[in-house]
Amino acid sequence: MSVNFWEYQWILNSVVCPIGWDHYGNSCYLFSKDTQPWNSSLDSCASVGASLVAIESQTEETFIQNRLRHEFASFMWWLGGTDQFTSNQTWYWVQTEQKINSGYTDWYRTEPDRPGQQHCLALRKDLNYQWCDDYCPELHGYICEITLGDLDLIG
Ligand SMILES: [Ca+2]
Ligand SMILES: [Ca+2]
Repeated sequence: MSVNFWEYQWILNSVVCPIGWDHYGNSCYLFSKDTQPWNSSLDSCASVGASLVAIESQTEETFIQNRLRHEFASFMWWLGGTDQFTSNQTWYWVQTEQKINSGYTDWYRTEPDRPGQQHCLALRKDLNYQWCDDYCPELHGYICEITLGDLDLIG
């Protein structure tokens, strides 16, 4: 496919994230200013056309960890992973429906530590922002992600 100059400019403009969102790689990210239960966090992200974040590489996680370490106060942050809708405690990303443990993972060495009780995935400050399972009704910050490949560039 070839694009002319004007089409190219138009595509570039389309790759700008919404105001208040961070651009990294092929995604836009929103770090919440409020805290909510996991299910409400998922709804909040969906209401702005996003999903709770799926962390699928070391580089993506490093970006997120650096943002959390330097600029945000919440102790824990919801990610878009859960096993609450599966009967066999299989963790998956709601954004992609991919099984979490068959891709990139960064569970803290003692996590998940409450299988069958803690059904939602979070980053926790005192676990060096590595992954843990937690009780879904807990109030935490949350991170929304829009993957730019999902945006309809044709309009
Ligand atoms: Ca992602
Ligand atoms: Ca846990």
